[in-house]
Amino acid sequence: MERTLCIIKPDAVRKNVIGEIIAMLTGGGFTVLGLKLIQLSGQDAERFYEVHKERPFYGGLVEFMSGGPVVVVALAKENAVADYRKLIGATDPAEAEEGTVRKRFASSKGENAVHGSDSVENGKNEIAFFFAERELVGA
Ligand code: FUP
Repeated sequence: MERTLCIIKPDAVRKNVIGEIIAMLTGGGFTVLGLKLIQLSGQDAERFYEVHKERPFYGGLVEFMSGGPVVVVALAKENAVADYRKLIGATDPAEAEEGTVRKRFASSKGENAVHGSDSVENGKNEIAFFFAERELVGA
């Protein structure tokens, strides 16, 4: 089974749509291996988004992601990374397809409701960033 990481971002937690998003994930055939509500420190967010360090939006992204609680969800499914990205839709909600998580819940390209891993390798690494292996069930 392939793994991928979902983060329900602070904007979606604030909108009280944690349940709706998790229902979309399980309805889409994903198995939840691990789940927790946490608040990232600025340093956590800086480390998690380190690949974007040189991008102009990095500072705002770190501030946003550490500005309120998030829900991290470790997911498994065959073809998890690609199927999850299909389910969440494009980074910019204006470009996201109808029925996707971001079309339904994202406000903008920056405050876009959920994070998604962009490769199988990153899916594994991002889950390991938030979860010890013994915190994952059914794997
Ligand atoms: P995605 O993989 O769809 O989450 O998108 P990216 O990896 O391209 O971007 C990671 C995060 O950076 C996005 F979720 C939000 C933020 N971002 C911006 O704030 N502005 C941009 O122009 C691009 C990305």
